[in-house]
Amino acid sequence: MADGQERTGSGAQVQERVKPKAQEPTRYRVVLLNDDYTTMEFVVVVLEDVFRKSPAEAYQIMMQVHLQGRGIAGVYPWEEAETKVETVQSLARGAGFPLRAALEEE
Ligand code: TYC
Repeated sequence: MADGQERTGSGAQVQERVKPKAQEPTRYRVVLLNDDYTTMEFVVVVLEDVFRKSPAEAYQIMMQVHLQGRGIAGVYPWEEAETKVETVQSLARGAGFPLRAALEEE
């Protein structure tokens, strides 16, 4: 039944759910931070390639970071989120830009 209970044909309640629902694993926001030196083009490419955003979405997120100081690039389980941050930082360093990404628990 929809409420997790079962009933006999007579309508008497015979069983209730005893096992609690499994806890959702904690997820983490990867937040991109604004700076004055990273080019808009580079940030859009990072959003497309690392965070699998469409060109339109990537542009929108980049502009949000540019205008408001920060924006959410994506939400992931811990290991994936941490890898994304490291990838962003290594791509940025390799290109000579100070772009930074941070992690926040949801
Ligand atoms: N503010 C940068 C510029 O004017 C662009 C930028 C956008 C930088 C987003 C970082 O996360 C960022 N070139």
